[in-house]
Amino acid sequence: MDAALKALTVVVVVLVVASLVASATIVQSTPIEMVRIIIGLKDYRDIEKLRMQCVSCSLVSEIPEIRAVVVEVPKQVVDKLKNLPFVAYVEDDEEVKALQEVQWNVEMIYAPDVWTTYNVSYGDAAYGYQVTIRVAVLDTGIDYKHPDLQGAVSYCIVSLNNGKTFYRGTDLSKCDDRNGHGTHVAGIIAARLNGFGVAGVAPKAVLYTVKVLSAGGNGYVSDVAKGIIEATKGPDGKPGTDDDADVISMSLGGPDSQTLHNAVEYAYNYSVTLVAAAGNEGASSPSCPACYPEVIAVGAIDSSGNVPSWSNKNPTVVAPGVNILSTYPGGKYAYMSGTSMACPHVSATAALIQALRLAAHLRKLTPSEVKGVIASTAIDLGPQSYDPLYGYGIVNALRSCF
Ligand SMILES: [Ca+2]
Ligand SMILES: [Ca+2]
Ligand SMILES: [Ca+2]
Repeated sequence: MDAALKALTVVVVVLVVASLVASATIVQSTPIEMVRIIIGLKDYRDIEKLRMQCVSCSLVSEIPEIRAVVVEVPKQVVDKLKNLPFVAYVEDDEEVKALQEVQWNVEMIYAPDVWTTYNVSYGDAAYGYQVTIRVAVLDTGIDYKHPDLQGAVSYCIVSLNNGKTFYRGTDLSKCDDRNGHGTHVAGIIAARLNGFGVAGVAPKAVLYTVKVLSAGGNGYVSDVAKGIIEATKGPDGKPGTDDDADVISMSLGGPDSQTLHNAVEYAYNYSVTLVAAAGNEGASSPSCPACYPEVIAVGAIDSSGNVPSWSNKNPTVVAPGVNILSTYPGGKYAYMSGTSMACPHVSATAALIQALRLAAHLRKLTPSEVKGVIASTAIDLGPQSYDPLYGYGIVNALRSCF
């Protein structure tokens, strides 16, 4: 190496060292990042050792019962603490959030915006309550004693075993839910906004529980048909009066049936809005009753707005139906997935639409108008306008009201 090159090398080395010094200076001039961590000690008496060996640790609080201390330390010291012989574990003191009463699925369809936009002018109607507005839930029954469904259920209809087991009246215990499916669906519609648990889309709506599915979750076409007809009539036993169901929510499905379609037409002709789950078979079209033109067929989406493969195609609209938290028998809560969970979002939206219209002294919409409004105000997703995956899009409760 000649002298000139040697000199150049020296210069380069010096420059590198200089830049190292410069960057070191920059690091030191920025504030040291302090973190609060929990240190678990093997023996709580070793807290003295910790004080001695970690001079940069400042004690925040102690939980001697479980040999834990919360300390504030520079971030770069944390790894070294893990290696101390008397330390059992080191972990971040993570933030713990309270369970949110209004879950993502209710927010995704803008239901809370309906509550806050209209409660000043229309009171409880903004939450789905009106003296004459009732939502019939055709399912496995409802745990009407659930603390989050207090006052939500007012009337019970049972049709099981091909109609052989039949009841209609106010003894709600006859409609108890031995499965869980119906209670979950009911909570998505009407779980109370009361500061605990979850809240439904229409948290002041009143429900008719129509038990047409057994504890095993199965039923017969004749039972569903009877359930539709009795819900249409309501407690006075006469169709076309104020106590009729305004919305019939059906988180159930099966093959095409003339009897079922006739029952759907019966309700439709008495101005009852019918909503049904599109089905979970990954089929190219909805199962029945969602298959009938009088019915709003609801497919599922997850929290990212994707349609799961099992959600039947060509629905009217889609709504949240994956990992939905709702009420469960015995005062519990559970996560469930399916178009069964998507359907009640739309049923409750129909109740909000009608309750608000009555509160504003407007006539109720006909079932075909309700379907039209829900479809035309849905948020379009996927290919532009109607497409087989999303139908008309995600139901939007705020846009569908007025
Ligand atoms: Ca609640
Ligand atoms: Ca009636
Ligand atoms: Ca679309």
